[in-house]
Amino acid sequence: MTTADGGPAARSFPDGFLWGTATAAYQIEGAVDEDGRGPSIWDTFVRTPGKMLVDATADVACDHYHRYPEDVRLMKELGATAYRFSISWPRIFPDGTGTPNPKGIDFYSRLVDQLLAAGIAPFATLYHWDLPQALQDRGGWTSRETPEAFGAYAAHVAEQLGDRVGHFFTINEFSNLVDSGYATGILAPGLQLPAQQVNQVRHHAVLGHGLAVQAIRAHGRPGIKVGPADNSNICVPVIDTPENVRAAETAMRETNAGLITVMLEGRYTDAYLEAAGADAPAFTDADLAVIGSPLDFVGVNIYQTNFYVRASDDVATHPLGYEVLPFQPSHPHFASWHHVSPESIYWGPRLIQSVWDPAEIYITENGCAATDELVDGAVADTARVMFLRSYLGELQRATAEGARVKGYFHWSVIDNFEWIAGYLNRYGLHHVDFDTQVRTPKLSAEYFRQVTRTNAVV
Ligand code: BGP
Repeated sequence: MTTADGGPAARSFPDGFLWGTATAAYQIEGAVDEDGRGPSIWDTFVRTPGKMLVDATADVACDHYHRYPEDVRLMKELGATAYRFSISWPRIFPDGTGTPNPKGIDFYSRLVDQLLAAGIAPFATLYHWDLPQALQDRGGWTSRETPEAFGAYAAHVAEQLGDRVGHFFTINEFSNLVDSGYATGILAPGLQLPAQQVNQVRHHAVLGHGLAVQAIRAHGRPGIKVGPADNSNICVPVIDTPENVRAAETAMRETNAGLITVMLEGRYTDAYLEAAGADAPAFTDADLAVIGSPLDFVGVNIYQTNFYVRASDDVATHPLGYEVLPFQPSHPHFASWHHVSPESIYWGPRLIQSVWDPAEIYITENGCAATDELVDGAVADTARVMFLRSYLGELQRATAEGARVKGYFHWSVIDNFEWIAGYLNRYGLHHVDFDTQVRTPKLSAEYFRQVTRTNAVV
């Protein structure tokens, strides 16, 4: 279906919708020893035997630290109007606290100026997992010193960049910081702590978020906006009936109770505290007031879902009235472990809005790993084009029904260092040859350009 001017009609996004891409400092920058950057927990982790799936470091990664003008040009060619990048805490405070390193902030200042000159709005994440090693040596997020240092770091960044950066994200993917870092140990710092300490880490993470929200407001320009970039558990009602939707709403609150729920409600749910029992974190009412600091938006990374149904009425077995359904072994997934579930990006915003009603929502990450091969100078990543069409179709359905989603950030603009998978999983709209650092637009880059040009699913 087309309109009079030949554009698509029914599949359009709201006017002013922001189209962007997302990255993280440690995954793209390289230059780990340059301009006074201190070591981070990821520099340590990649060198710890047995932690990585493959032998790889991000010492060079995409060499973005030196090639950022080219990468901004790639974004401009995509027609992107926003870019979500993260700031490396150990570049700004090499020891985590103390005297800031001016060369660290200078890099981001130049990047921000380059983005603004290209007509791309900068959205900065303060913490995408690269904690200064010096803070880890004093306990990392198990210690209350870390959220407090995070607040001070946020204040400094807001003072330096808050005149030009209008949107800040506090922490990326809280559950990976907490559970993957301190419980299963599959991500840095790779610890396996007992439940009480993990719950305390979770509390410190949301406390750090709240302190950063307050610092950004106090030190940035008036009107600056701030929120999290969380990978909240997206609870999809497997069949759209009123009772399943109600069950999914309850599941959204309770399965995210230690993270997005406490950030948005300023209190732990009774069920969360009951389930934690003696392992509950130590906290005060003053902490909760900080954690519940009002947010300008909810940012959520959405890759996949879990399916929920209304449970039986047996309160002994299902006290909260919902049940999660396991994925069938035959459920399709991408080259990474993510299941194909485009409905997640419809239900995510819809349920976040019906449960908490935030003013704005951003999709801060969404993307897929594929087996992208460069053949005769081109990458025909049909899987990613299909991914984009199906996920964006569901996102468009959400906005058409009134979800207040203001922008979408695709993970990622370029292939990069995918944590423990090293360079195995490719997520970029542009292929990167990690020997030569040559970037090549994939077929999906062309598709994304059509989306940004028409502001519609094409
Ligand atoms: C998110 C991270 C990103 C990126 C992406 C890829 O969890 O915020 O940094 O790594 O996932 O997914 P995965 O590493 O699970 O394949």
